[in-house]
Amino acid sequence: MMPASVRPGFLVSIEGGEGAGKSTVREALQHSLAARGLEVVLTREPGGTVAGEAIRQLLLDPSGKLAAETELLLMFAARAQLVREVVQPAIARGAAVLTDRFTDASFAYQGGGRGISMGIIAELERWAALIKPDLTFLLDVGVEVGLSRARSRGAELDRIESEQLDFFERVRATYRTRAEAEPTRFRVVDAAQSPALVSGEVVRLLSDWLDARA
Ligand code: Z5A
Repeated sequence: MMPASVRPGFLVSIEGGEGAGKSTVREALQHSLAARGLEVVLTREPGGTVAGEAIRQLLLDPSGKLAAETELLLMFAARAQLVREVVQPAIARGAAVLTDRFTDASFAYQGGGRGISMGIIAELERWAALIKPDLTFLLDVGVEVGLSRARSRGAELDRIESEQLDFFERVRATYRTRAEAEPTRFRVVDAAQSPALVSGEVVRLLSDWLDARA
């Protein structure tokens, strides 16, 4: 993996369970980075490239059937393409890349949720993802609150959203454990607060991080 100290640009990821409010936060962060005069590259996972968006369809299709191993490998197939096609070139030219989810989601959903070995995921991270985010916002909210927000949108549930409560509890617990293990990279934000408070806190934390980096 390329050490963070030699990268001209940087990678910021937004993580959280269902209905944590990633979309609202993404917009606030995007404005805040652009206001600093940075080139901002927005992306999402799985997706962000032509191949990645096709893989996303396959992954989220509510009528699809995928083994846990297939699901994990497809997440990393999309990520391998995204890193090589979008993330690495953007970072090399000094851009700020803002991604809606990255490898922490594989640890949380496929590791915590599905029970796949964390060691296998870590090995895929080294080989296929090549890069860790420089900064990760974990929007943490109770599973039932997040699910009711996500489900109140009225859209059809995708394949992963249709999982049971205990699956999402394991996802949340894994995210929190990872954040505790890497306090320098993670910023955990209480996403049960109002959207304005969550956005305000995230923007302040980003600003502190950028000031420290400068
Ligand atoms: N996945 C995986 O398994 N492994 C991986 O490696 C990766 C992903 C990368 C697609 O992700 C799925 O892929 C996802 C994880 C899995 N699985 N699921 N399920 P996605 O990010 O595209 O989809 P999502 O997580 O389902 O997004 P989401 O439910 O839309 O979450 P969100 O973006 O955080 O929520 P939102 O759209 O910002 O807000 C949801 C609703 O809540 C909306 O009506 C808001 O107005 C409302 N909201 C937001 N914030 C608040 C606050 N603070 N208070 C009250 N209401 C709020």
